[in-house]
Order: sequence, then C-alpha cells, then structure tokens
Amino acid sequence: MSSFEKTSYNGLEAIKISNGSSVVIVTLFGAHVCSWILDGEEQLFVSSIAKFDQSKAIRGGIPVVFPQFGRPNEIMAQHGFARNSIWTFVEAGEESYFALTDSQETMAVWPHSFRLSLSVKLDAKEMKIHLGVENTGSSALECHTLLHTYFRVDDITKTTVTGFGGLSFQDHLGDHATKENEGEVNTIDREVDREYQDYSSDKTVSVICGKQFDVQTKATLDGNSTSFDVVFWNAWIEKSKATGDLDDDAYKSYVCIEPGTIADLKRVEAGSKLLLCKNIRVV
Ligand code: TA6
Repeated sequence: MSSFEKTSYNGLEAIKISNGSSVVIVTLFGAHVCSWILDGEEQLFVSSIAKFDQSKAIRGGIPVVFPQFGRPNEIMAQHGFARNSIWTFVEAGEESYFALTDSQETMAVWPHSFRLSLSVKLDAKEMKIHLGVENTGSSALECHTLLHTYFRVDDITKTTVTGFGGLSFQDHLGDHATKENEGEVNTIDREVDREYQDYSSDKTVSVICGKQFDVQTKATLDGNSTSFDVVFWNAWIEKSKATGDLDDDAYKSYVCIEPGTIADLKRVEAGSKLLLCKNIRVV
C-alpha cells in the first residue's frame, strides 16, 4: 500500500509516493516524476542544470509528452504543453492520480476538451506509470502521447540496450531514413535518436548498466489494444553541449527509453479514453 504526502522538490510543489524502500517524487508542475529512489539509490537522471522555475520542462526524470511529440504544430511548445502545465493531485488512496484538464491556455493552442490523468504505482522493485487521455469534448481529437524517461546509468560506455533486435526504426537524425537495428544488443557511442514503430507489448526493452531496467508497455483505446512506439535517445557529446539545461557530460549518465503513441496521431472519439501503460522493473 503506497502512502502519499505533500512535499517540495527544488521549490516546486510535489507529492512523495512511498511503498517500502521505493520512493517517488512527482511535481505538480508537469506531473513530472523527478526522482525514483529504490533501496536508497536514485534510478532516474536529472540534469544538474535543470530549471525549476517553471520556465521550461524539467530536464530529466519522466517528462509527459502531450498532445504532440516534437513540434509538428508550431503554435504549441516542443513536445506539447502537458509537461509545462500545473496539474492537480487527486487523493483517492491507492487510486490517487495527477490530473490536467483543458483551459483557456490550452484551448488557445489546441482547441479540444480533454482530461489527462497520470498514476504512479509502486510495487517492490517496479514502477507502473499510466497516462490516460479522456476526450471530454463533443468531437474527436487526435494526439500523441509519450513518457520520456531518462534512466540513470553509471557509465554509458558500459551500458547496453536490448529489445530492438531484428527490428527497423525511423532514424530521427540525418536523412530520417528507415534502418535496420544492428543485431540484438545496442551500444551507445554516438548520438542516438530512433523511433521503433508498432512495438510489441510482448517484448521488453532493457537498459543494462550493472543493474537492469526492464520496460514493458501497453496502449489501449477504450480498453482495446492499440499500437505504440518506442523512442531510444542519447544526446551524445555535441547535443549535450548544445542543450542549455543539459550538462556537457550528461550523455555519459543517461539513456532515454520513451514509449508512446507518436508514429501517427491517435484519434480519440468524444467520450473515449486512450491509455499508455509503462511498467519499469529494476532487476
Ligand atoms: O525523444 C527524443 C527527442 O525528440 C530528441 O530529439 C530531443 O529533442 C529530446 O527529445 C529532448 O527534447 P526536449 O524538448 O526535452 O529538449
């Protein structure tokens, strides 16, 4: 049984969720999972020069990407407004969650009524994070969703990623071509920004860095399975230096594994609900 208590994180209102030796901190700004301490050890990466003044999303942890991935609609911020918005916390015992609904600000850039919910459940060495999108309007909406998780690693040169063997991916770098994954085990020795489309909920993406993060994902639309994708990203040297709130050597300390529904806009009919469920297990 998790407990929930108000706290502060770098001056931001937050909720501390505890269950045994697993403790998570979620800020109301962005419903942003900023810390996951398991058996006394931090599992997530947060940049040492991240901003906490609400001027931009917190660099690290688990940013919530909605309603767009990237910036196809330039009227909206990169990766959408959810991670830059103030959410509310709804205390309902084990069913407690964070909520964000449409506002004048969101309507100005995205004319749809919606209700986002983010729940975090802790169990032994596992975190289940669910992002729900309810269409509370009277007409269909189309959106992207993604959980942009920064896994903390001790040494990127000794880190491998499995789960993409035999798959193709859309490269977000260079010619944006579709390419084949190099074998069963991925290592990181350059900038990586890849989208593995239509990933399987039967498969596991693992980040192996001494310990091992196992990531399993499922997406549903009104309870029926729907396709999802996984982004694999590390900024490497030049992009780390070029990113203002990312330490120059940050690339050495994180791997992003980001399940989401981004290959295509998901159409959510009035009254329907899209749900992205991500299970992270530390083994
Ligand atoms: O998910 C990978 C990515 O799209 C990269 O291209 C990089 O831009 C990263 O997201 C971080 O984006 P942000 O807007 O948080 O700086």
